[in-house]
Amino acid sequence: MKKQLLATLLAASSVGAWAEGQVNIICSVQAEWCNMIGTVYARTTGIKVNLSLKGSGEALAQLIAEKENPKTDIWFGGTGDPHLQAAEQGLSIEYKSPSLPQLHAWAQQQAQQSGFKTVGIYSGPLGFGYNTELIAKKKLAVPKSWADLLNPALKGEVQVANPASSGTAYTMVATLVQLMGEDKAFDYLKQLHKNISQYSRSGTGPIKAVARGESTVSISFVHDGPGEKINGFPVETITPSEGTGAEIGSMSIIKGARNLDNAKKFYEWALTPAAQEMAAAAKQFQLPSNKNAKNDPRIPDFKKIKFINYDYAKYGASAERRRLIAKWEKEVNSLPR
Ligand code: S7P
Repeated sequence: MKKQLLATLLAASSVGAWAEGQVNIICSVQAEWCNMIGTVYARTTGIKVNLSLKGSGEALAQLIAEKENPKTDIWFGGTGDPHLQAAEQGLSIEYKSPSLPQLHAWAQQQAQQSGFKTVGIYSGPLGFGYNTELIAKKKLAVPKSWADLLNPALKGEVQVANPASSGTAYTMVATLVQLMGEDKAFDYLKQLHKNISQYSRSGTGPIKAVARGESTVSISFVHDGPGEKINGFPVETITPSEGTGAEIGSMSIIKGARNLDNAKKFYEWALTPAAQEMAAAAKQFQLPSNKNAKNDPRIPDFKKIKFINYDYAKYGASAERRRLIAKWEKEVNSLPR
């Protein structure tokens, strides 16, 4: 992290009483943001921060594996569906922050429907990323709709993550089921399979592949595009004309946390406008959940996007998530390409 930027962020964050001890965080946003919050929080509070970086699907798998002997105090970020699943499985604890009224309705709703075992910290729409140079070189049309992604000319040109390991890809499956109905959505996914070059493990992999010129198109959260562009890569994003879903990036305190007080302190800090504005400083452009946080102009304009009415409670339920992923493995991933 650049020294001057770090100094500004340290000055901007409120310095509380000097505390001791540590907090173990699974961080499911991108590395730059994780490292920034870890550094700023540790330097402003004196609490040692141990960060473990994992995508949302992998984070949930780890929390299930360490349920009897938790090594994690708090899970920061990642798609909301696995956080709801963690709540349902008794992996996280109820905690009502006094800051809840400062949050957007969608973030409060995420808290309410989990019995206050998770909370929304950001939101972002699902869409497509594409490499502008490759698309021009290969004389391909920019895909503007889910239907466009089935164009045979895109065979081997599209990357998306595997829904079994990625919350982003699960959001895609759940979005399509809600948009088209389950039968049509699975027919669609089977057709799409022919155009997929690779199902990556993590949800952020495909847009990075697009940025590096290893894939022409990705199915990704569109807020991951501007950061690649700032880093000099020829990446643009678009949301599908038929409609799309959005994630409610979430945060949960883990049941059996060994550093519970520090987990709660971090939780409160992470809901403040100053902490949430650090996302944009780390080139991450999700919409912050605190209504008082300043919104960077590069955050996707939600008013211009056609959204489905995503049913977070239904698609965040363990049984539904497991059923759809198993069906995708059996009926889609097993097919030849
Ligand atoms: O920070 C980018 C982002 O897309 O990554 C998060 C998430 O960990 C992705 O997890 P998967 O690898 O399981 O898909 C998103 O919440 C976030 O917006």
